Amino acid sequence: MTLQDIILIGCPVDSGKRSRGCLMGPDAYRTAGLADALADLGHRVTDRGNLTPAPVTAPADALPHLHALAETIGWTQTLSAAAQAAMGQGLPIFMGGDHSLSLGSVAGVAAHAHTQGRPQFVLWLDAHSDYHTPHSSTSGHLHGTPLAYVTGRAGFDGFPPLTAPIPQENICIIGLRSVDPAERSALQDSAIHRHDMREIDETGIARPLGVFLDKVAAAGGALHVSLDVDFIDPAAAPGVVTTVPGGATVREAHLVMEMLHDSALMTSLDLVELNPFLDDRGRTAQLMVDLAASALGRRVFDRPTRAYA
Ligand code: HAR
Ligand code: MN
Ligand code: MN
Ligand code: MN
Repeated sequence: MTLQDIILIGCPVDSGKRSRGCLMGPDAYRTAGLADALADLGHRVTDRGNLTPAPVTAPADALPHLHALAETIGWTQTLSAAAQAAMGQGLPIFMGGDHSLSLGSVAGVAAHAHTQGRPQFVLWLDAHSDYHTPHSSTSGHLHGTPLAYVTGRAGFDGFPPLTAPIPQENICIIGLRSVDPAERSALQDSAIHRHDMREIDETGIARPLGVFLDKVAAAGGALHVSLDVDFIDPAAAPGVVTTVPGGATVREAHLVMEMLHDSALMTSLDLVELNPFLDDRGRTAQLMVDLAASALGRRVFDRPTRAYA
């Protein structure tokens, strides 16, 4: 197993929706033992502490329905720079924080890949597609927008200009079961790979993931993984505000992580939407730590690599 320099970056982002509590996420991951779990696998782990958002004022003509726009723009500036810098030093894990942190983490890792002449790929594990623009969002919650931003859709006034928009076909969403009408039509007009829970029920989760990982490998790409707590069924992962029944099982989530490790393709990871205020005796935080450990090599037995396509 390849040992890595893993950089834990605390991102107490809570501005992406009205409900509060994701700001406690980084400390919940620390309490659940994320650093030790990865160090026990042999990795070198550094916890850089928490970031704070750049001070920003919203554009004067900001859309009035957007919640906490200036704060989210400030986080995007800070996170984008931090992500780009960390990519030259190891494998960053962005400990969220709500999913609006991915506006910055993904923009930053893609900017780094661009300087290396390497294509950037994104695996989005989520009940939601997070493909709204600020204009199409009815909630005004910017945690529902990061995939639109990083693919270069218009309407992100006041946000840092993207240096390296990610091609739609380099993105794969798995776990979908809550997609708003405007997102649905935009996704259908896009080349984003999207796999809903029905497909997972019918084909298993390994097949769509294996096909995508083969594409990343063939392109020599960098792979960012964004793991939203609500990818997992709320019965197993209750510590999140946007619970949607019918999610991935604990075993399906671990299989995804184990396949990611076998592929040796993952170059950065977001852990997002954990709300410790809503958790049940820390079990969602603990599950997310265990999933991160699986993605970085924890397993019962090694097994030969196999094709899934
Ligand atoms: N689509 C809904 C909205 O835009 C809900 C978005 C929820 N997003 C997250 N992250 N919880 O996936 O408001
Ligand atoms: Mn999400
Ligand atoms: Mn979600
Ligand atoms: Mn696909």
